[in-house]
Amino acid sequence: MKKIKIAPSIMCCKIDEIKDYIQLFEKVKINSIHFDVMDGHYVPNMMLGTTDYKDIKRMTSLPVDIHLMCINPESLIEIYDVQPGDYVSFHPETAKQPYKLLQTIHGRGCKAGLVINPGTPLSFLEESIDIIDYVTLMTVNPGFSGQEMVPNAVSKIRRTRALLDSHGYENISIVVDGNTVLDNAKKMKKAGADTFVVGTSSLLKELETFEDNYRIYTKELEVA
Ligand code: S6P
Ligand code: MG
Repeated sequence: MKKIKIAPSIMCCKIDEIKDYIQLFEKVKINSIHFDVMDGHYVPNMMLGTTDYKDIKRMTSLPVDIHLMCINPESLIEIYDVQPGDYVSFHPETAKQPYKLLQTIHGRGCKAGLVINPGTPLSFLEESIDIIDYVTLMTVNPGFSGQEMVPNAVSKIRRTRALLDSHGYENISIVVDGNTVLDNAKKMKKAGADTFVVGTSSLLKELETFEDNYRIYTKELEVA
């Protein structure tokens, strides 16, 4: 069984608390910082630009997982100047040549992932299965924090794990993104998820309670 990993969503932190949160992330040793990029076209929201990425990179050496929710994601690899050791994922239906884009991301020394929405067919994964490092499954519709988990989330995780395993790719990680409150996260883990993006619904409610809640959350999830 894979060790669980936690990736706090930085867009859920208040701007004046980001520095303090990052210190806590380093203290408790989270696995990566989830960094949402939204373009106002593919999703009806706009979020986190190139200078935000640079600022986070300046503040910490923790890996950053850039989640591109944008049309024309090809153009953003250069613009964000993604750094080696980071993670970059995109929604395959937004790319003109998803396979080539995964190769480009690897060429920058980054791990490459595909993001699957509740309504996106899993068949996208099969075409790139030999090259992806991880799959992010949206357990809400992308665009906003603070949403309820969609009804097909758990069965989609189970089907994704089965698909990856049946092709011999047990090592490909499943990241779950959206409403990973502990009760949901336990079900997601049982279905095959190993990495949990945490936001306003779980660990990023208040700076003061983050550390205690992180320890409870990870302890309970580990034994689930
Ligand atoms: C949603 C985005 C996510 C959110 C995260 C928020 O479009 O991709 O990464 O930031 O899911 O978490 P929560 O706990 O508010 O659902
Ligand atoms: Mg995200």
